[in-house]
Amino acid sequence: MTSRDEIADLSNLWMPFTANRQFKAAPRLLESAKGMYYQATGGRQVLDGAAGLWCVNAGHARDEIVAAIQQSVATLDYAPPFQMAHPRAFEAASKVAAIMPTGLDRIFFTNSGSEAVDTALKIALAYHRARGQGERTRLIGRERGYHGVGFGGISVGGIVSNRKAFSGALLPHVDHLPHTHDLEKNAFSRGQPAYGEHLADELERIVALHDAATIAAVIVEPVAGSTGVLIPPRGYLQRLREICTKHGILLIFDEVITGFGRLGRATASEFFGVKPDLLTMAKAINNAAVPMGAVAVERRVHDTIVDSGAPGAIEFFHGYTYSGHPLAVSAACAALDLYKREGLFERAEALSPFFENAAHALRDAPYVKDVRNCGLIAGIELEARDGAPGARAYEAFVKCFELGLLIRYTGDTLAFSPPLIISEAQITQVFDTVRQVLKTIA
Ligand code: PXG
Ligand code: PLP
Repeated sequence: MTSRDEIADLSNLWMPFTANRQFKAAPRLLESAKGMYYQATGGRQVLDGAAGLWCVNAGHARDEIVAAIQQSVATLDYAPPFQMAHPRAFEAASKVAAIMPTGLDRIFFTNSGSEAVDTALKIALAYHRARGQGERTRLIGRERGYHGVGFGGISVGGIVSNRKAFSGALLPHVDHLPHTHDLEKNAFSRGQPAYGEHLADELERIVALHDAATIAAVIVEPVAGSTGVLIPPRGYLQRLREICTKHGILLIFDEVITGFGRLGRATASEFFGVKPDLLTMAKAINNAAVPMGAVAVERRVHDTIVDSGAPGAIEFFHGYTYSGHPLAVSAACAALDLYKREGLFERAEALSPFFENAAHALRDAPYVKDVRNCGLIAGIELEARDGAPGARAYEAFVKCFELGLLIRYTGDTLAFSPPLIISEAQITQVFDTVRQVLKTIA
């Protein structure tokens, strides 16, 4: 733990998604990182069981990515993306398109997952309008969904705390599917739970209520991460796809966490064998070295918008000053090359059974009421302390950090998503540390 005196002043920085007063009373600071490890202040090694925040899939400070960024900033620090371009942005788009589901090969760049989500929602609306169905404005999300923090994202999102203060200003015409979390039926499932396919049929109920002709898109995380690791029931995503297709509704997969090898494939779409019409990504797209996100768009959707107006007209009134920023896309090119050269997606797939066994070995540890997993993602849900939801998981998170392990927690679920370069010995270390911590907390 760093003492407050060692840091100049903590007061100016308003920290995101952080209990600011609690944190500043006992800060946790990371000073450097390499491979599987952070160094915390004082030189303490911390094993990264979270890939930073689900994003550093190739491990930290990889030489190839560092060099690409250094060269990029020295060559072309910035180029305007509106009515101008630079070669690397096209190269990065081609490299991303090459590993997307077939047909989703039109790539729009953003700076974050939140921006990717809002961009995808706007593309969905623009698409329907361009094909003469401008009354399709309704967006369907899901309870417990996390789609970033833009107004679009929190409107379709289903995390109550992220919506509450802003409830008067959310997008209109939004509805939500029920979430799929059911511990009575599915506790301690390995991989996809058996129960819950029928929950996709709730979309039929929503369609019947509002009429398909008013609905633009459905957005879901194939595996929900931020809300506490919810794995889709078997058959569920397939059912959603069928219902969307039947009613002409676009299906958006938010793959900000699941993209780039997290499930042992380039995308969750590939892993589950279900193809969305749009796919949002961020985080590991460039190993998180520079802020970046993207939307992969089905060619038909892109063409409908881009071919709709006069040839000299801007087709889509949307974009960011930093869309396709040279540093971000250079890092993306290097990261995507690295994933391929080192076979990291395949490595994640090969490690998944060992990871699953290591996680599920904790089913008899104190307070554990569920273990769930998919690819290199695991969630361990703890019994909440009476009257203090989240407090036990927070304490476990802090104790793990003190013992040299970074994990993530939300609510009372501990979340695990290590870099894909993790070794079996390190996986063992992750879950042994958690077991040890659970024995020592109240
Ligand atoms: N969609 C999904 C599915 C995400 O997981 C975002 C959108 C937003 O991305 P940006 O880059 O705008 O943060 C995310 C981000 C957590 C946690 O608690 C997860 C995320 C962000 C913050 C916290 O595990 N994922
Ligand atoms: N606010 C103002 C006043 C701006 O001029 C701009 C961009 O030019 C923005 C917001 C949006 O910034 P960005 O393109 O980085 O999202």
